[in-house]
Parts: sequence; C-alpha cells; structure tokens
Amino acid sequence: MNLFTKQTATLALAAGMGFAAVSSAWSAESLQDVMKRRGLSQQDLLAASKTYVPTGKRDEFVAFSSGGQSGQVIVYGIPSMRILKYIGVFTPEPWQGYGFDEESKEVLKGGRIDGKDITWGDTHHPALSETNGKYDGQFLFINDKANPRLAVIDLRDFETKQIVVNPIFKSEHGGAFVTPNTDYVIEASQYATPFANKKFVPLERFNEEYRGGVTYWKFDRKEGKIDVKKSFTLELPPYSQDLSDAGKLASDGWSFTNSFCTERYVGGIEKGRPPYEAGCSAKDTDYMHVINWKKAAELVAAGKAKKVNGMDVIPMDVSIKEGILFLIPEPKSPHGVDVTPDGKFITVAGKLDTHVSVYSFEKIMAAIKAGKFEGKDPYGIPVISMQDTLHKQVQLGLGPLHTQYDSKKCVAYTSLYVDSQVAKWDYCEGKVLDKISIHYNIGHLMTMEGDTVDPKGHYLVALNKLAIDRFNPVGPLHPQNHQLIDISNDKMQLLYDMPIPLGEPHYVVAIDAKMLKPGIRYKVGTNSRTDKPSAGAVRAGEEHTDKKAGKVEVFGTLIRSHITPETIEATVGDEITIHLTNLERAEDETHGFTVSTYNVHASAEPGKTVTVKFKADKEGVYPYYCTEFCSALHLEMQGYLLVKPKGYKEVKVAAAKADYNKADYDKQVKKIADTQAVIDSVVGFITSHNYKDFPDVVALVEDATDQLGRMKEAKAKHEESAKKQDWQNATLWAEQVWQYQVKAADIGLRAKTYLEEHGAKKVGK
Ligand code: CUK
Ligand code: CUA
Repeated sequence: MNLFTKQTATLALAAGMGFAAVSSAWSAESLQDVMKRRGLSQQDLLAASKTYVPTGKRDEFVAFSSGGQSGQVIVYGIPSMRILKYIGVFTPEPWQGYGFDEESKEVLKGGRIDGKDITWGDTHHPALSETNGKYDGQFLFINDKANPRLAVIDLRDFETKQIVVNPIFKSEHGGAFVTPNTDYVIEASQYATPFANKKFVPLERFNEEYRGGVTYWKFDRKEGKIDVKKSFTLELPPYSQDLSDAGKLASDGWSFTNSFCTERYVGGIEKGRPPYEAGCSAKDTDYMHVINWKKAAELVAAGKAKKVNGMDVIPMDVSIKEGILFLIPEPKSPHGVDVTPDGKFITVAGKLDTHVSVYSFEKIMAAIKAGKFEGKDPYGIPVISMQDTLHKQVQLGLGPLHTQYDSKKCVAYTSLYVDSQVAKWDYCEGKVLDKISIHYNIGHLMTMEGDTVDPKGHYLVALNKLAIDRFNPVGPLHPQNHQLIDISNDKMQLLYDMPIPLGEPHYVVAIDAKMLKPGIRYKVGTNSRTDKPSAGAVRAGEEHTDKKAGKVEVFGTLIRSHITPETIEATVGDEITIHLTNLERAEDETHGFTVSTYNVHASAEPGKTVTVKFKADKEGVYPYYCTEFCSALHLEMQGYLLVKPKGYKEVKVAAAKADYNKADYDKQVKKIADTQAVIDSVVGFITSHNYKDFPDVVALVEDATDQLGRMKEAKAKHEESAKKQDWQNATLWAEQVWQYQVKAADIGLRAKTYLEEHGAKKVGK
C-alpha cells in the first residue's frame, strides 16, 4: 500500500465508516469483570482513580527530580507519575545532542575542573526559582555533590544553560536552595578540605587548615545566569556541613546550614583507629549554622572579603566580629533542616535521634539581640543554647531525615528512614497525627510546593532508597521507588509506586503545572544555549558552504524532508563545521542530525540552529541523516559527506541516462490531481467547522499552508521542464510537488482528527 492509498483509507475511516461495527464484535467487559480478572480491590480502584490521567488530559503538577548519579534531571507529572523528560545537565545526553553538538559542549565546558571534562555528576537537590517565596516557574537549579558544581536550567525550554564550578570546595551538598527572590542560590560544602587548590595538607592539620563553607551564588535573573563575580562564600569550621535552607518571610535574610561531624574526626581504620561512623557520632550534638546572608552580602560589597582562588571569601574572624554567624547545638548527626512556610520555625531531624527539633526563629533572634550565648566553639563562633531556642521536640520514630509542609496550617511530614514510614505531625502543638508505611527506607519526601511560603498540599511523594520486592526483578541493581501518597484527607493513602530507573534521586520539587509556560519553537536561527542568534544561522535559500584552506564550513537548513546541502565535499584532514537551522514552525517538528562514525549528534527543534564540528581525519564516504522520524519521507532526509584523499583528481563520469518518459510524467500529474482532491475534501471539512476556536488547529493549518506554499516553485519547475520535453526533470519535480502535498495532507488529517475528537461544531456557510 503506498502512502497515498493509506491516506485515502484513513480518510474513508475518518469519514465515519467503521468503528461502531468493529467494537460490537467484542463483548463488553464490566468493571467488576476487570477487578476479578486482575485481582483488584475497591481500595485499588480508589487509588487508581486518584492517579489515572486519561489520554489527552494533563497532570496537575510537574515534578523535577534529581537524577542522582546519572547527573541529569527527571521531569514527571503528578498524579500520573508519567515521565515527561530527562534533562541532560552534568552528563552528556545523546537525544538532546547534549555533549555532541558545539552549543551544548560550551555549556559542559563550564563544568570542567582543572581543565578536564567531568562527564558525570551526583545530583542531589533541585530548586525552583522563587519570587516572594513562591515558585515562579522560570528557572531550575541543581547541584553536583561529587564535583562541587551548580547548574542553571531555563524552564522556557527545559535546557541546561550554565554550569559553574565552586573554586574552593572539593564536594558540596547543601545546595541548591534559593533565597525567597532567587537573589542567591545557596550551596554548602560537605567534606572539609583546604580551600587552596592543589595543595597537600596532612590530615593532622585538619582542625587548623581544612575548612567548610557556604557559597551564595548570585543569580542574575535577566541574564538567566549565575554571576560568578558577585558570588561569595562564608568560611566555616571543618564540621562536615550538610543541608541548608533559606529563611523566608519572618526569617528572610537568614539561612541555616547544619553539620554532622563537629567531632572533626578524621578516621583511619587502617591505622587501627575507630571508623568515621563512630568518630563522627560520638558527641550528642552537632551544630546548626545560623547565617545573616543579607549582611554578609553587604560586607562583601564593603570590601571585607578576601579573594581565594578568585572567589570572595568572608573569613571566620570577620563573620564573628560582624555578628553574622552563630551556632546552635542540634541532636546527633542531623540531616534535614527545613524552614516552615511562615519562616517562623526551623525543623531539624537527627538521623540518630527519634525526635525532630523545632527551633523558633524569634527565640534565636532574641538570644542574639541579648548577647546570650552559652559559649564559643573552638574557632570563637558564639554558640546559642538549644534550650533558649527550641520551640518543641517531637518524638516521631527511628531515623527522621527530611521535613515538608502542608497547605494546612501547622501540618508537617517527616521521612523516617529506619522505620520506613512517613510521619504526619503538628509542629505548632508538637504531636503526631498519622503515620504510613512506605517501601522502603525513605530519604527525602516532597509535598506540592511544600518548601515555599505557599504549599499546595494534595500529594506527597516519598523518595525511597530501596524498592526490594515492589517491581519486576531486573537484576541486582534495583530501580528506586517514588511512592505517591494522597494527603488531602486526615489519613494518608498510598496511591502508586513509580520505578525510577536512572540513578538515585535525592530530592524532587513539584510546581503547579499552570505556572510553567515553555515555548514550542525558537526564533529562527537561535543558539538555544546562549539564547542569542547563532552565527551559523541562514534562512531558506541562503544555504552555502565556505571552503578555506583545511576548513569546510556548511551553513545549511533542515525542513521536512530534506537537508540542505545534500552533499558535502572535503579533503582528508579538513576541519568540518556544519551549522543547521531547522526552518520548521510547526509544533513538535524536530529534526536530528548525525554523520556516520564521527561521534556527533544534534537535536534541532523548530527554529533552532545547531552546530557539529569534527576533523574529517579518514578518507571515505559517510552518510549523514536526520535522526528523528519527522515525516513520511524521513528516511530520505539524508546526504553524503565525501572525504577525498589529498590531491584527488576529479574524474569525468558519463551522465546518467534518463529513467523517465512522458508517460511517467503524465502519471505524476494525474497523481497530483487526485491528491489535491483529497486535500480539498480535508480543507472543506476543516473550514466548515469552527477550527479557529482551536489554537492547535490554527497552527496546523498554518503549517499545511506553508507546505503547500513551497509547492509553487516545484510546480513551475516541472511545467517548465515538461515544456522542454525534459521528462526526467519534469517527472522528478512533479514528484516533489506531490511530496509537499503529502505533507500538507498529513497535517490536514491531524487537524481533522483533532476537530472530531474535540467536538468541533459545523459553522454556517
Ligand atoms: S540528601 Cu540524599 S536522602 Cu543529598 Cu538531601 Cu537526604
Ligand atoms: Cu527530519 Cu527525519
């Protein structure tokens, strides 16, 4: 069946012949039948009805999950838990051409350390940009714990735009957390090291020369980039700083970072010393760092910082003298530190304590104001007593880790790692409200917008470290398990298990889907990674190839279904640069591009210009092609890179003799007329309905009109060739006219189906 008859058949079906007849051949299965057949309970059905999103419908929330060791971000919908996208961040991601085209290589270059590419990342904490403490849907940040880096993702196109390297840390964990207006992105170090780069300092000098710190990366919202020059770090003791959170509303201007090894233990099991895990949990308490970041920024502006490896660092003695750094004891090896939506309380969960401790910001400020300290740490930092600042301590269970908040006042949820449970509790009154078992060993948990000033409630996702028996076995390495829990009622209800097969996500954030407004196309000729016009962009008809000594630079285009140019000629040893602009305006019309065996790949979404670059270091013939099934003639979207030996002499090849005659041409002309009849009937259907009320259809109609518009030139060519009785070219140009017709018909049918499925109405003549 050729394409044309297939389309005719589709048309006939769409015209209403068949479906009722087909379905009546099957006996209907009732809900009860299905429940019996699949062994489902009433409870299962209730859970299913809360997560199921019917085809064509969308999720209420969009979640951005850390991709753990994959160095990527995973985007999924809630409540359906359907994966929507992986975003390449610290790791090359072939589909998006990330790390395989020149534009994205520039972004990854920003993540080089000591001149070397680091092609993996250990992502932990994604953070959405905020305005007045609420998510604004503009940017996403994520950290790399292993290699102290931070990435910026623009939510207009879900692409990574920048990676910055922390020049004084060797690892980091307490990031990314944003201040309420995204002035700064907070990133705290984890394992203390000397700040000086590539300098050996013996462990015996740990207390004196190893340091922790918190970096405040300045975010320039207009540029959509971190402004490295305006960023700064607070020097901290080598206490193994852990998580951070920014104050908000009542506590705006302050940030909180905890630590888990104030023992400053340096291990050495191989020398007969007790291991880290014993040495780092010997004391009953560690310290929460309380930092006035607003004042810190002023100190930096006033020149009170000193440069270390190019970064402004506020030394500890300055922080102490200026009164911007304080410590508060917190129970044994804490993990999460989470500020309540009103900014009045800070919840700290001690991994080795059964309690969560709720600190009062008001009490902390009162103690600082009164100068009431219980002492100083070995570095002279004032220590505020726990009793003076505690609001409540609540016994929740074994291994409390992280806390998130509900839309309901005073309601919090804390993960219990050892108990494999989520505890719902009241932080105002200090009492437990409910508990639910998860599967198994929960790390973070997340409620909708639950770390903002305005949590949305509804759902909670438990990020479980172990899946054990939940899924079909796939070998010793199991997927992670994200479990969806309904929190809209007093009792929590477990709804769904979602396997995450791409690294260990530590944290995830979810935003009301309505807040996201990503684009569907770029301005033609855009370098998406810089958001500026690409120097390699050309418009239709301007395609050209520049040849200079040792260099071939192609300025080409992509559109259904051809790559311009269709041949690229080079001499072995040439440096080849290929810029390709996707001329499409239609939604979802992405073309991909690769050249055989040269390890390049690019994804060109509508309007984007991509560049691949390589040295043609081997003589030979290398096909290049479009890697996205973009159209019926996608396989024909191809070309050849011809790499000739040095000094190659062109040989004359006899011209191919004509393959087509007048009869072939006439057949083509008839085919064009028949297809036009199909197009006319589709157009008739569309225009007789209120299609203008459907923006998606209007866009399709524009695209189809565009394809038909291209037809004119080919039509003129086949008619002219026919006049000269050049049946070869006349036949092929006529075929090209038909190609445009097919594309237009394809789009038209999509529009027609859309109208039928969305109940479009007939309009009067
Ligand atoms: S961490 Cu992994 S479970 Cu990096 Cu926030 Cu707590
Ligand atoms: Cu373009 Cu396939």
